[in-house]
Amino acid sequence: MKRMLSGIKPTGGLTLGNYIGAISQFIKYQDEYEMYVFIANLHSITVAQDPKELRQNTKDLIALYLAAGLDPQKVTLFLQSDISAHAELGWILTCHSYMGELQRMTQYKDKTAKGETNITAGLFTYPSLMAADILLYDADYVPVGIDQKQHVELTRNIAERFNNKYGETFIIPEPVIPKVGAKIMSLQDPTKKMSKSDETTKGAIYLLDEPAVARKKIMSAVTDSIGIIRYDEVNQPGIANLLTIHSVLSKESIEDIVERFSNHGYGDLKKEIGQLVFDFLSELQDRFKEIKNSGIVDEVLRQGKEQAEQIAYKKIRKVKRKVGFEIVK
Ligand code: ATP
Ligand code: LTN
Repeated sequence: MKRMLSGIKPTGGLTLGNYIGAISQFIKYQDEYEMYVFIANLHSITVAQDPKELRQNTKDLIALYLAAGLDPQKVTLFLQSDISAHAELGWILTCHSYMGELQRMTQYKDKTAKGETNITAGLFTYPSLMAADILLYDADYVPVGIDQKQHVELTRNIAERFNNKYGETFIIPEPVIPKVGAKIMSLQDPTKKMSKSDETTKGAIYLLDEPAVARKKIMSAVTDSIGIIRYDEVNQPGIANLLTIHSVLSKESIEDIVERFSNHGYGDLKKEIGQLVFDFLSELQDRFKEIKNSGIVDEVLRQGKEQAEQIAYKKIRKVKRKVGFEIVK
């Protein structure tokens, strides 16, 4: 069985973008692949975190994974910091990454371009740690939103470089990007990614938003003055984004939705999407509450740690041997 792996940072409330670009893929593929899903908490501290909030966000993220439909019987669900091999391999791969290639990463470039002053060295070397996450488990596939594609490509380059130098060590992974919903856009500025760390919370639907609040956000989503419902990312990015959200939640094709709404205005479309979002969040949050009250989260993490540890430990030993660290056998 081919292996698939992905992670999400516990940096605040998850958005509908995270669900559509990442989590819904994990669920879709959990029967088909041997799946590893983790909480990227080592990655989360590349920007300052409050320990109390981090702990809360971590627990919420696990409960959300489960509420969304990840089955711990099928998926190994674990905390990145529980497996020390991530940090170890991260360091080794940092020493096999070039400044130039890290400088080209858009996520880093965007943050620096914004003129932020407190950029940590960790934010810069973040992609080498991400490469370690993936290569440690011999993942064949990495399901992510389009914004992470570049990082998976860098991972491939680092893996090939390492294999060429030390002999076959790592599987070369491939990104898996959803056909619809690879980049959900902000509801307030549809030319920008819907992001959980946005300044304005009106642009993002949070999975833990009150369903009625989320509906309002859809109703006040920025569109255009063209007035025709069709899928045109360039000239009507707001409508294209709403159609995408509709299609993912309703499982109706974009063409069918466009046809159904050919004689309608934007308000009608928004109303229907608002209801879809309302229903989706209500159901998700009911399950989320049940899971949080059940105390299952700790047990899932304990089990996940045990399973992930075995694979990661074997691989890091192999890597250490290859680079010449192992003296006493
Ligand atoms: P931030 O917005 O704070 O930078 P993020 O949501 O991009 O964080 P993660 O939480 O680590 O970062 O993202 C987890 C996964 O969700 C990644 O696979 C990412 O590609 C995907 N993702 C994030 N935002 C979107 C979006 N708007 N549309 C589709 N996929 C997304
Ligand atoms: N960089 C990703 C989170 C992440 C990840 C990974 C995704 C960390 N390690 C390994 C897939 C595989 C992000 O910011 N979205």
